[in-house]
Amino acid sequence: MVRKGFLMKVYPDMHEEYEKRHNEIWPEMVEELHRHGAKNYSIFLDKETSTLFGYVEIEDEVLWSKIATTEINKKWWDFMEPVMETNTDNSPVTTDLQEVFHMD
Ligand code: RM4
Repeated sequence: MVRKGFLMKVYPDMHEEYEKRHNEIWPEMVEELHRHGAKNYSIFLDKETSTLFGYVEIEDEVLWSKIATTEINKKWWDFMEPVMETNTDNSPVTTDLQEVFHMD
């Protein structure tokens, strides 16, 4: 299992909308996340800076990277594009973090 930590950015006036859309996440998107080895996925918001901190446990990086090519994930990224900073393919602008501490 790999623990992934990463940062994204939500637009300052879209905090509530971002949370609402995740409270109502499409069941088929959750299934796709599970199919690609994701578990125990949380996203935290720093309201001061509009920074999102994502934490997800994955089975392996190769399987996880394939979610980007699925129709449902593309639709989700298109849906989220108006509320967060995105790249030209509508994927979220993401900064991967280095784990510097862990304990069970
Ligand atoms: C985020 C973003 C991520 C996705 C989660 C579920 O807003 O789109 O790529 O993994 O939602």
